[in-house]
Amino acid sequence: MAYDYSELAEKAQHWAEQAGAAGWLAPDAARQITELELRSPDSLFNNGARPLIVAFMGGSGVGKSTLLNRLAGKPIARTGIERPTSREVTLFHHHSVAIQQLPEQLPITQIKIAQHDEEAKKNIIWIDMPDFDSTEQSNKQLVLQWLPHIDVLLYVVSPERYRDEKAWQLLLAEGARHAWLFVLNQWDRGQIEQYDDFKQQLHKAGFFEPVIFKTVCSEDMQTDEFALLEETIVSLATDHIVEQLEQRGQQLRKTELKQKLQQTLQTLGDGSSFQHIQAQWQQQWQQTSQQLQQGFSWPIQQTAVYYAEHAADLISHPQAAQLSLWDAWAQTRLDDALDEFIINTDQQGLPTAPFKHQLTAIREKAAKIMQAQTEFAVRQALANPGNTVQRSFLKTMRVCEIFLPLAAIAWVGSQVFIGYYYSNMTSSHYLGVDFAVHSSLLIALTWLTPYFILKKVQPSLKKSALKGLQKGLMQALDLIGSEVAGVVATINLEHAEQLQKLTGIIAQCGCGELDPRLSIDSNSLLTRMLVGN
Ligand SMILES: Nc1nc2c(ncn2[C@@H]2O[C@H](COP(=O)(O)OP(=O)(O)O)[C@@H](O)[C@H]2O)c(=O)[nH]1
Ligand SMILES: [Mg+2]
Repeated sequence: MAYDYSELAEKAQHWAEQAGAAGWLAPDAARQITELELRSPDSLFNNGARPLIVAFMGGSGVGKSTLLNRLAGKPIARTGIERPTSREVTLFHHHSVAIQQLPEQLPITQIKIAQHDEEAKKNIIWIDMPDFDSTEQSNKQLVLQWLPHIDVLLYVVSPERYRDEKAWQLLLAEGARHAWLFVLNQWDRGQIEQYDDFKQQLHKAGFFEPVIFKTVCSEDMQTDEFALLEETIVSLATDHIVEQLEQRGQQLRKTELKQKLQQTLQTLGDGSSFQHIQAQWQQQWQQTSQQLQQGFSWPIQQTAVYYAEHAADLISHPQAAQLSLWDAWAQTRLDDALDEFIINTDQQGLPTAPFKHQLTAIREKAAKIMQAQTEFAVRQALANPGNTVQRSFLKTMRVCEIFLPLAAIAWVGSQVFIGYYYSNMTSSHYLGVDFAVHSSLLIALTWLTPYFILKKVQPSLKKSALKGLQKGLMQALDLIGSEVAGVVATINLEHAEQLQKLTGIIAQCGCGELDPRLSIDSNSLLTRMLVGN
């Protein structure tokens, strides 16, 4: 499907706005696209055939207004003597021409409109523009605002000032966007060398065979090429030529837009760089993690002591028991790692702003991650101190602490009973003092042995807290590392999306068949009016 330039430019603007806001484009680069010129000569009219728009352009006092007045056959534009003339734009057109939508950006208050009823010039709108070399910046603005609407620029010069710097710069910058005719006015004062030199200059500016008219508009009318100028412009004002210029303008601006977008595409970098930076980050974080673990080894011991001493506070006063391992040193290590990572992304040719933006959140929440992970692991460790072997041994000991003395008591009891029974039967001695001492000792030992073992092998709270802290630290470091990896993955997706959108618009810029009927013949007058033809 073929898209209009203005449609494409609007799409590009829309894209640039959001890409700029998301940090994919630097503000300047985004502005270059969001401030794209959408106006064109046809934007002054509703669809359908429209007149040719011709404008006088040049330095002050060269005779632009005088030329327009001569065309009109009446003084419609103020000339030299009646200064100030510079601020005014004079529009001269057939009364039947309806300029339906003077765009809002155009300063309508500064337009003077004059109409005529000459049938031959029905399809031409003449515009006398303010002096481009005026010291007033607003004049230049006014000219620049009107320029996109012009088909043919009549670049007027005088023999003394045929290479006025500002107007010449404009010619070089805007050359390709318009068709140009040149008027060497005040020829009554001119020399043929000046004409030749002017022609030479135009040649250098890209006009292979410029069309130059020598005119004299002073009181003592001399024969000049004014009639030829008028005739030439009238001959250009056909629907076919207007359409030719329109097609060329569309094509040109689409190509310009395409180039601009292709340059922008380059600044977005390559999607394959993401794999590289992801791998770089893993490596970098491994190093930083090791550093952090080493750096935490002493504070972690202190914290373990604190937790062991305040184990109960973890439940009763959780706020008071909160001890943050994450200190300024750790934050600096993380910041350094992230800064280096951002430098790497820059070196990979990727825009850094989206990374900077998203990594800020991680910088800010690292302390929280560390706090949450370590505290959780400490709580778990304190709830289940020791390892599994230790814990089952302790369980067995606790059972022994109860059942061994009970078994001993039961055995002693049974011995007392059996002794009593036998002594009755056999009238022999009763159990005696030895038995009493030994059995008491047995009961005491069966109770005390597990009791002391339990006391001894009870895992220390400090050790448990330390283990918890170490586990929490590792979990927190893994989490921070994978948060960054997650950010890279998200940005990778966003990047792919931006590339897709932009390449889509670029592809559309290349679409659309040119109408061969509107191609410009290389021998035509129009070719001589265009740069590079
Ligand atoms: N000698 C001479 N003077 C001219 C010619 N054309 C215009 N002028 C005078 O040059 C002055 C500036 O003309 P004007 O049309 O106001 O120039 P603009 O600033 O380009 O619009 C006026 O005084 C004109 O009378 C010309 O061909 N020969
Ligand atoms: Mg003027």
